[in-house]
Amino acid sequence: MRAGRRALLAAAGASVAGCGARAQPGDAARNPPPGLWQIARERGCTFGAAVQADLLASDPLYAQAYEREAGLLVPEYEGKWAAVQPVEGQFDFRGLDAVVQWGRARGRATRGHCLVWHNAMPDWLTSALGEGRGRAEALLEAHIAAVLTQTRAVIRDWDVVNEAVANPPGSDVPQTTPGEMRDTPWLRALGPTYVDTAFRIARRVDPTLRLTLNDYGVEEDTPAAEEKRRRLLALVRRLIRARVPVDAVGLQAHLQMDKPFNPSLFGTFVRALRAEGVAVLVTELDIREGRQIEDDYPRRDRLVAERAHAFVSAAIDAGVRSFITWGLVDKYSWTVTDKDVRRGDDRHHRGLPLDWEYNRKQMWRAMARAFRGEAPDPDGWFR
Ligand code: 9MR
Repeated sequence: MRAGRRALLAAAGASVAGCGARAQPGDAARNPPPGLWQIARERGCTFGAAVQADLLASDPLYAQAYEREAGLLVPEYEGKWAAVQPVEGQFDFRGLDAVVQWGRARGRATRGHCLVWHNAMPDWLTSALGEGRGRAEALLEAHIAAVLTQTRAVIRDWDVVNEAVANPPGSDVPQTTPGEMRDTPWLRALGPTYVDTAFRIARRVDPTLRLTLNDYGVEEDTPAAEEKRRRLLALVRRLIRARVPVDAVGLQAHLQMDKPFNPSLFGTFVRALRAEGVAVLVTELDIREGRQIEDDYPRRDRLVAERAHAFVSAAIDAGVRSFITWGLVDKYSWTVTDKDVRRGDDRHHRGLPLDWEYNRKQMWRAMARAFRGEAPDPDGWFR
């Protein structure tokens, strides 16, 4: 490559990364309208992001970024059991309400996450589930009824059951006990049909709510993901045959650059789910970088952007119309803050559309191009 061309590319790389010398946090000139949600809407798609109520209230640049980019909100924590029913029978909707009201003031809907999960369970619930089947069923009924009654006017889509399928051998955290359903306090209390029960209660409480089954680890081209796809599809088929009211399947899409992505395998899976009559949503997209990351932000961001473009394009081709990233701004991503997932060195994953300074980076542009049905730029950069 000629030296002049190299210099030009390096300069372009610096500017697309949003880390040039004069970058201001949340710089309006760098982030003009339309936002990602408006670009998605042109294609008939929804784009939104998981959000934290505390940050909406305390960080104006964060709130501005959501106002600009997110057409749909999902509470990252505020809808979970530990937040909503921290003490048995005492419900606390303040966090959830803060997200919903912030969105409503700006014309943005909120989707609910999540009614039944093995994490973010208050301690009292974990021990109560050990007190027998009748008690477990009563708690499930009471929680779902209270939450859906409270939110029915404002939330029209809930993740009813989150992460019900067991991680096969070869997964990052494989399940050590046998069985295709994840070994959780819910499974131990009620058996595999706890999923059926939860969806049936939800449908009875709110007959027109969209009910979603959400799971992860099914997007990539690895033997473990292949097996988890088989298990999730088998579960969905069983539920549909049993007339359990599942309307949608959420694929979390916490992608990893260390794992290969095969658009056609993924597309085949999405189509197989849709053939069962359910909608397929991308509910928690983010991208963890590979082990070998360096300090070269433009190059790193470009790899993440390529993956985001391939993934979103494949999902749209297969009929997905709803896309949610798990956060919007790198510095608040769970891949940076979660001690089990963050990198062990002083480098941080850059796997969301906006960089540390709340500015758009290549992943944002890659998603915009995918929503517009455009290929990557011929030179490989996402400007
Ligand atoms: O990102 C969320 C983190 O802030 C919470 O501490 C954690 C426990 O509630 O949940 C994280 O979100 C998870 C989501 O609810 C379900 N899929 C995996 C997400 C990342 O762990």
